[in-house]
Amino acid sequence: MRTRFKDKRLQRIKEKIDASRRLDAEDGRLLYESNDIVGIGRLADRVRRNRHGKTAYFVYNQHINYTNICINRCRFCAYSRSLGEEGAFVLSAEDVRAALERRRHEPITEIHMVGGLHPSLPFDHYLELLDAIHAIRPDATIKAFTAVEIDYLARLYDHSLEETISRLKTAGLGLIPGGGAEVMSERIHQRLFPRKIGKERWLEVMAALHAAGLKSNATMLYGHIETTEERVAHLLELRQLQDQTGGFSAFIPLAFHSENTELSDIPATTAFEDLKNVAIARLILDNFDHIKAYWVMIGEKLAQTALSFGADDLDGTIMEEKITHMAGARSAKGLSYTKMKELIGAAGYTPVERDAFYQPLDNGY
Ligand code: V47
Ligand code: SF4
Repeated sequence: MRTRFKDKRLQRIKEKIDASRRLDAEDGRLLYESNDIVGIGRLADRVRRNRHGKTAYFVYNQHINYTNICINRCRFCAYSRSLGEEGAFVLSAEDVRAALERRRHEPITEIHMVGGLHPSLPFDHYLELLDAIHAIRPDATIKAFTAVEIDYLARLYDHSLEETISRLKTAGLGLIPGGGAEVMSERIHQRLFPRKIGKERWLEVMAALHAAGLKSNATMLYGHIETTEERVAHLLELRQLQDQTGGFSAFIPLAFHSENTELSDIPATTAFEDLKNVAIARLILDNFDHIKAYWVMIGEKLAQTALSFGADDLDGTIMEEKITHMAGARSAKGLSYTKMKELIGAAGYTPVERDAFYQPLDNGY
């Protein structure tokens, strides 16, 4: 049966997708400007079903934030503090060990650890953090340090990127989270995160990580001052690097939360925008296997709905999320294994617990 769209322009996009032709910047702009959310969702769902059928993934994970001290102080960040400021913290390897011990009875398979750019922690501190995790959770994958942190460690300790990556990998680093590129636009870089690395370096670090055999994720922070064109350009940059390296695993659209930031006058994103960002990512990023609906940022109900708009993954159980909650997120700080399965099942999908590399698990839990 011929699909009828409320926005007739989507028919042209459907024909391109059916003919396995790639969407371009103009298609991306049209999708973002269209308000036919059901039509966009149907397109994304077709692509999603072809790749993943009725499967929807989740992971049993734990978040660790090893410090909130950060020299960058991005304008959209509610989490960071300066050295000596009230509320600033640094976790020692012993603290990390204790945090992991507290959840030792749970079958956690991925540890997600990121932090700010601390001015003076010795390089060994980072290795000790990895060691501590490995000692308590030898079978878990350590997903840690964004491209921003890895660039920083290389520069601060005057090691090459390759050497820095190799030392972290030897110490147990298994996968790289997607943060740090924000929106790859020099205009936004200058206005919102001028001290953080820009597009070229972020892509260079990602390419080096992929060359070293490490997989990574990618993200886009949306819902602040970015334009439609800037969103589309960001997605096309990611698609281009993925064509070259094949090293990206999942893409995660991150909905901006403005509370307690310098941009607190910016309203929260709408459900409409959140779903569109998931669906359009699925359509443009034709070489990414996984699109994650990050329930922490869009709420569990919308993340569940996003499974019908192109997402195939809900991230994980998490339990102690800080970065978004400090910026006003009202979602839970964690979800139980049972709740994860219920959310997915009630949406008509088959819940599949995965490891950090999307290998299905059957741990009988
Ligand atoms: O890079 C910072 C974002 C990112 C805010 O790879 C904010 O599996 C919203 O990258 N409102 C870090 N977002 C988080 C991240 C991530 C999260 C979950 C899974 C994965 C993965 C990666 O958080 C930062 C920045 O883009 N961020 N402040 C804020 N106020
Ligand atoms: Fe630092 Fe990351 Fe926050 Fe920017 S977003 S201030 S780099 S912790």
